[in-house]
Amino acid sequence: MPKTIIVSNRLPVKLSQEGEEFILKTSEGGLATGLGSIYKQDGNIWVGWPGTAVETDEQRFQVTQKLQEENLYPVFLSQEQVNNFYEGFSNETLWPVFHYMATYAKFEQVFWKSYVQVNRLFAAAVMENIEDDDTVWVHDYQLLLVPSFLRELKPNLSIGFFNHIPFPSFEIFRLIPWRRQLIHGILGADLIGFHTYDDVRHFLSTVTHLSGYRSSANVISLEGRSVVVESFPMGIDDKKFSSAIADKKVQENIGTLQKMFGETKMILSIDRLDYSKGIIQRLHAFELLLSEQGDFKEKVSLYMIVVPSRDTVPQYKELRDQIDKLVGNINAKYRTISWVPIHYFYQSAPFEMLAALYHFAHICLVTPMRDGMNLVCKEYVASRVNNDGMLILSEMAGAAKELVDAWIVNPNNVHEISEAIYVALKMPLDEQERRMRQLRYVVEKFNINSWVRNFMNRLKEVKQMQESMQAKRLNSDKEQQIRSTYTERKRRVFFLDYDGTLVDFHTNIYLAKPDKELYGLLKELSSDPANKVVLISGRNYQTLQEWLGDLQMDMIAEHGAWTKFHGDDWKSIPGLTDDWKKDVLQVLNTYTDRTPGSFIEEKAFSLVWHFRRTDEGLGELRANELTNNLKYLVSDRGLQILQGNKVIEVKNAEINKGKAVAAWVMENQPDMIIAIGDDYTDEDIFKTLAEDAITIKVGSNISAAKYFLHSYRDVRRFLATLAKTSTATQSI
Ligand code: GDG
Repeated sequence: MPKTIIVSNRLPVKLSQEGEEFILKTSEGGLATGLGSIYKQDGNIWVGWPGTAVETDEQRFQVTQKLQEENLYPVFLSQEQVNNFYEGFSNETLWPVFHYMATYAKFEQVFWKSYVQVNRLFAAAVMENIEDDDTVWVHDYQLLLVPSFLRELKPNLSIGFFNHIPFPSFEIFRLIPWRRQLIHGILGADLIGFHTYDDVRHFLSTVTHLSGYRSSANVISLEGRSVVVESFPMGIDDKKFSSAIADKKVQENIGTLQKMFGETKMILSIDRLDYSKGIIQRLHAFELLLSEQGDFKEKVSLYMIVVPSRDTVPQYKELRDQIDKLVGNINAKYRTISWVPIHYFYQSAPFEMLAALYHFAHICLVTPMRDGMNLVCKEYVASRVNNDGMLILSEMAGAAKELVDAWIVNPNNVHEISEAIYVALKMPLDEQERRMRQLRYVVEKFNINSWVRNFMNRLKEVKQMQESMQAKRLNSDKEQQIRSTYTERKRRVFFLDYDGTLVDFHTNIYLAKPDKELYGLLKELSSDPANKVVLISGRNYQTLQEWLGDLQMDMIAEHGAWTKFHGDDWKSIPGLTDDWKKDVLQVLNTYTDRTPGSFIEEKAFSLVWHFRRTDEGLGELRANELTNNLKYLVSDRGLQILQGNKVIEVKNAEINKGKAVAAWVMENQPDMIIAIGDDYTDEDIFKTLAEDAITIKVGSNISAAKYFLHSYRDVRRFLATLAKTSTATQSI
């Protein structure tokens, strides 16, 4: 039976050594709980680093055996690999860049080399366990290269990838010297998940800037495979927190807190020590409240847990010192005999204490500078079984996109946070309850189980979509069938689009002239008496005439506005007008002035605004604006707006390539039709033609066409093999 393999940097266990023995303790982390529903099932496996140095072969054997009983499989790392791969590249390069703290990032070649090496180790460990039809789910920024390493080793594998931390905007990501390799690494996956739509957007824009692959909506078309990118906001095990209140130890802890605080309201703050968490700003905000709102002295305290982390790294050590100092100063300045403003703990709390704190706190203050999701805020909400309490949440946490009924703040704005605490302290109970009910609804509905289910179901769907597209791929068997029909037929026609189909796109449209190879190919095809070649393009007829006018071909220009049968003159469709051009031109001119690199192409019955040479992003933005603007102008005038490949075209609505092709077919009655195009204007051709026509889309498999080819190079190769195929002789 096919199995699922989870891969993450850390295994969901804590490994410790007692004498000669290694002891395993299951981790209580959210991810471990959520994925427990998967990896604990028979046959499934979780691959990862056990987190402790295991030196000798004998010890490694012992640990491997122990882990195997729990469906876990270890990747052992040397101390040097831990230093360079984990602490180095993962935590000192990727972590700061992905959290927009690029000045903290170190770009060291030794870190990178180790990162590649260790990612290969992880891929190899997966391969040791893999069988055909298995699914692999890779987690987080430590393993960005693993998807592509797996893809190299097993091209048809079903691979999901989820990034738990934010994905930065392209302008930040591009700072990394190995940015292209990282993107290539992630794109080995079939489904790529992030917490928020903003992360998805940043990732897609980075891919289009760095890789040259096209993306349409959230699907990236690679050669031979489509990759889907989506947001899957991670949830928590809500029941674990809502039911914790019934636990005896939790009750005892709540009792202790009640004694400790009495009537004083408690604000809770819990983070791992990290510069992305906004701890310093939070302390300043609390101090501001004490200094500006004297009434709150002795009435409110901050209970701050900072979980020790990475404190051998200088920036972390510095942050720890800063926190110590600031807490010391605030406490020294404001404390009274019976009251301490800040209860600060640089240590982690056991679960029973954590649950008691969530249950007891009047306010939970979560103000990270950046956070992929942030689970603490969701855990607080899940623990509020009485529907009271206030959550103050940074807009920079992924969770803010879902928890819209929290009090949302900008974590850099100390005044705003301070005011938010004030508002939260004064908030009437019914308003607290209204907000908390909404928050609890979200946290319960989108919990960890639904997160896992959604991701895995989507991965299955993506794989099915890829397979159905695979069926469309023009492979050698299908080509062989086409060739055998080709030899039997005597009245064959080729409808060929030009740009993107027979030649690559050029930033200067007038440079896309046919090269020798193409010219020779078209000549060979069209000189076969059993063939008719019809070039059908959106270009103006003058250019087509100049470039290819002396070949024995029929040509259709401006999407069908102009036609020329071989040996005849160019003729336009009767009754077309161009009196609308003046008004449209005026609008296009304003956009051209505002968008460097764009230009207007004027044809007899259409106007085209080109933005291939503009800045990525800006062009698309202006194109959307322009389309909206034009909509009003073209209504009731019989015009149509076409959004093509980096172009917006306005033309008469009654002209389209489909109609032109239908008229040609009616008149000439061919017995075999081959139509090839890349643009969505070519979709009209594919839709018009009868079932038995061979329709081929270039560059994408999302099309009404029967088959697809990757690029103009494949089209030329395909046409060349047909041209060489022995043919019958009668002409049409
Ligand atoms: C990444 C992303 C994203 C904290 N202190 C104690 C304690 N905790 C537990 C909390 C919570 C977890 O640690 C921290 O949650 P985060 O959301 O910050 O998650 P991370 O694993 O640090 O980070 C983050 C997350 O992945 C999931 O995708 O949300 O944005 O950075 O579960 O309860 N637990 C105990 N004692 C503590 O003192 N027992």
